[in-house]
Amino acid sequence: MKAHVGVVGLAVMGQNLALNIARNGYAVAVYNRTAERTKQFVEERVKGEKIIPSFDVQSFVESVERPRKIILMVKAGSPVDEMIEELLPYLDKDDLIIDAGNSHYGDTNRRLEELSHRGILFLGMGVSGGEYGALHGPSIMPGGTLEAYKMIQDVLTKIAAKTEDGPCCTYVGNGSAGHFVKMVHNGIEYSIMQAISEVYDVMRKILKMNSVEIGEVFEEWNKSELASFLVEITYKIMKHIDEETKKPLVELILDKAEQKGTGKWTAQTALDLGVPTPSLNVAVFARTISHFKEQRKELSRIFGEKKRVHAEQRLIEDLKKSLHFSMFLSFSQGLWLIHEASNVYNYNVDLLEVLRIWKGGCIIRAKLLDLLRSILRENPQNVNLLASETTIQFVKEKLPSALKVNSIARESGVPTPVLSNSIDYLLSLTEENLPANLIQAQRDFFGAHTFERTDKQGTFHVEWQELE
Ligand code: NBP
Repeated sequence: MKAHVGVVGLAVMGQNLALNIARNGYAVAVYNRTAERTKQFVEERVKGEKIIPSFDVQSFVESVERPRKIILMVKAGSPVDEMIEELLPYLDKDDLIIDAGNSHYGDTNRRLEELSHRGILFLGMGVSGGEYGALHGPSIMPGGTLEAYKMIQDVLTKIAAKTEDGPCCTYVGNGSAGHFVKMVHNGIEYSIMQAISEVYDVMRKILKMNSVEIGEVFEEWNKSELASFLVEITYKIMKHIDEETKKPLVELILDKAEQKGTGKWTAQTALDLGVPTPSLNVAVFARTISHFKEQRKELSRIFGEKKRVHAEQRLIEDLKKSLHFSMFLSFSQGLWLIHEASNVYNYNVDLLEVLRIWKGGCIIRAKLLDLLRSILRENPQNVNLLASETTIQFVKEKLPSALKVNSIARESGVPTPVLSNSIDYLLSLTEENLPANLIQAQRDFFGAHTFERTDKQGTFHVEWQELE
């Protein structure tokens, strides 16, 4: 028996994806660089599923039916290139390699180009949902040629998460569109995680709530319009008691946030493409700042204790609205970035489809996505979702709370970078006159960079001071 599809890389994601595919009725060939991991996987986790292990690359490739469909689930970066090089001698024309890791979209473009010269089809595919999603149904974002997608479409749509709007998998677009969309998904994820953490910080430092009480609030919120995977895991985390100390475990975790790069790439790309994504960008910096633990400790001692202002418990309702506001604007920024990239790189991404496949399986799944879809459906050109009567109503209802939270947090010395940058993003974009006229004057003053005028056409330069 030959396998319908092959999976390379049997760390958490690869194992679970292989099992998911097999449980959906397909025979799966598996290979991992380190043989021990393959053996362990087969012994401990394979229970009657049609999984065919191999311990060398040639046998692995030969165990997959032609045209071959091989999914790579290895560490992003050079391991993907190394694995492709190892596979190539045994592959035939029109075989398909699918890179399902978190590869940078630039690498995906390069691989697409290189492999097309060698007659091999290639898809760059974002997979979201962590290890649970990989096993039970992730959100899947494949990009490349439609021809390549069609070869694996049946498998992908079967293993993807399902919602009332269909399987959470779609052909995202040309070239590196899949990995680009997955990267921005992660950028939005960083922003929402940070916004939730800021709300938690206000609750514990200003409202003096304990972790279990905070967990109860998040649990209630998860039954409302804020319902989302990230709010759900937050209440579960808050209520998790450490067996050893009997304290909420979250209180014992060191406040240094790690990152693997996709949030940073999103911020870098947004800067390169000139798309404003301030909430997404400061979420990356918040993680960076968290790393300076020793410095923060020392400076907090030097600067002394911050005076927290008193706030009533009803601030909780404002926090809820403030979080909802930031979540909305995080999506607004991310969608705008995808739209711009789609234009620049000819991805041809359908934003409505992206929002649909984010509804299930992935880390940023949220009830809010239905609202976003309805706004975009009204006007598909409204790529940052702001120019809509629904958005105006939403902002009217949430902005006063966001401002109140911002002000109390500021007065109390509690940093809220994402909550406050979301406000500035909205205020800036809804302001006709920004002080950029002064910036242009300054640039012209010291660098003769020229400026345009509001009262006549042309490009101007003025000698702002006499040169000696
Ligand atoms: P890791 O990202 O930790 O990668 C481990 C796998 O890569 C192992 O199978 C390892 O083989 C293999 N590998 C390495 Br490292 N170097 C290799 C090389 N030079 N040649 C061949 N194989 C090599 O695993 P993961 O956490 O399962 O993630 C897999 C991919 O999925 C990554 O790109 C990740 O960013 C992405 N992703 C992860 C998650 C998540 O929740 N973890 C979610 C979404 C996407 P070995 O056993 O021989 O060392």
